[in-house]
Amino acid sequence: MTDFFKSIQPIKYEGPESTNEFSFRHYDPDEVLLGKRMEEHLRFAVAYWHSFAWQGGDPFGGQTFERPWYADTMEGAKLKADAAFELFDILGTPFYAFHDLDARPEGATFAESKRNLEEIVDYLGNKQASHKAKLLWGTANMFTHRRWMSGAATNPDPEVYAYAAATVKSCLDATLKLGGQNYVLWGGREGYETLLNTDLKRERAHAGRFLQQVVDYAHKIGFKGSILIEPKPQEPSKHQYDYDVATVYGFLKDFGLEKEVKVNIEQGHAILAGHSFEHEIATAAALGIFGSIDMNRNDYQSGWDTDQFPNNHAEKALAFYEILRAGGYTTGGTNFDAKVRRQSLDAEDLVLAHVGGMDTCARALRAAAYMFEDGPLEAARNARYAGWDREGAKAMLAQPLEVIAQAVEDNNINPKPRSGRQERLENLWNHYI
Ligand code: XUL
Ligand code: CO
Repeated sequence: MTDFFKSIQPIKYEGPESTNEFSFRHYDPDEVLLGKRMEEHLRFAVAYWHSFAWQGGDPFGGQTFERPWYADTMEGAKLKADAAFELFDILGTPFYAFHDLDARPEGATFAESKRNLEEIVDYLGNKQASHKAKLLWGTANMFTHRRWMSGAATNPDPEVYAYAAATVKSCLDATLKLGGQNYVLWGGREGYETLLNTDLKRERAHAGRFLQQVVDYAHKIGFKGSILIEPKPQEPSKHQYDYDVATVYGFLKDFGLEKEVKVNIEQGHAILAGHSFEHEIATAAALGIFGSIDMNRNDYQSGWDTDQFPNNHAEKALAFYEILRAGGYTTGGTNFDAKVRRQSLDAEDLVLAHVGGMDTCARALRAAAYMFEDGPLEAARNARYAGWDREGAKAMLAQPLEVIAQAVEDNNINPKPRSGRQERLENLWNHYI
């Protein structure tokens, strides 16, 4: 036991009327929606990096937090793991997610970093055996250390490509060992700062080949989880190759990986790409590559990736509605890729940020599930496309253009516009939230 969360008891569901700050008002893991427990719908995960590795720095200033585990030693790493599992226990979250760099000290050589990772993976494995939380996904941090400044798999230097291959191999091994259900690749520096020094065609080809090598290795070691790409348009790079879901799909098709790799969609990244979160989820579902989500929110004024905890259930309900329409998660989950603000110094802040985020998601899921179960939106959607059920409509899709054109003249086709009923559907939506 660390004494970091010492006076904080496990959070329990007390219902919407509770005045206890340290309770769930909406997240009741056992509540059944659409035949499934809320906990199994939501599959919450805590992000190791924001809650335990990040020290409160921003582009203008360094560390604001003080944590007993900050020493970059094996001892510090173990204390960090102890504290992390204490938070998972307090929240009752079934999952967590981590990068290699979050969990182990950096070694002087690759071999030393790998040994450190293996030691901490054994430590985390023992923790998992005696606690509820399991690994949702593992990943490699290939963006913080200076070696990655010009990219990992897309680096002009082949030695960095090699180092990236070795790094992902070690992180896939770690994820497999911990029973992780997914492996995520986010290409923060897989992009460019300026086209003036960039061979875009070569970099894209290297990124594609790298992903094929990763997928082959995952098969070789018997990794049964999902491999996920996390799209983001920019930040830290000016332009990232995994811009958004549609771009990633084109990339996967190009390299024959569309059946092998899915996406981990983050709210803040969707906003940066000029999309809504639900647009990205619906696109992934339509393309058959929906995997998991990184839940957070961006500040709508600042225009950068602020990774705040969600607090707007009406907004998130649209996202959960699309997830339900997609059939829900399989290996995926709701990972809080979110951090407290740098002035939120206390252990209580860390706990209550997650409590609020979990309650927000629970409210959102409940509204979405009721609406999905009652079916008014799907009925309206089906009615809108009902013309395609009429005889001849589908057959037209198989006909050449000139045959369709002839039929328009022969049958004197003259379409009558019908209302899209947007405001009526928005009112319906309001009723559920
Ligand atoms: C960065 C981001 C990452 C990935 C994992 O914006 O979202 O934390 O989720 O590397
Ligand atoms: Co993320």
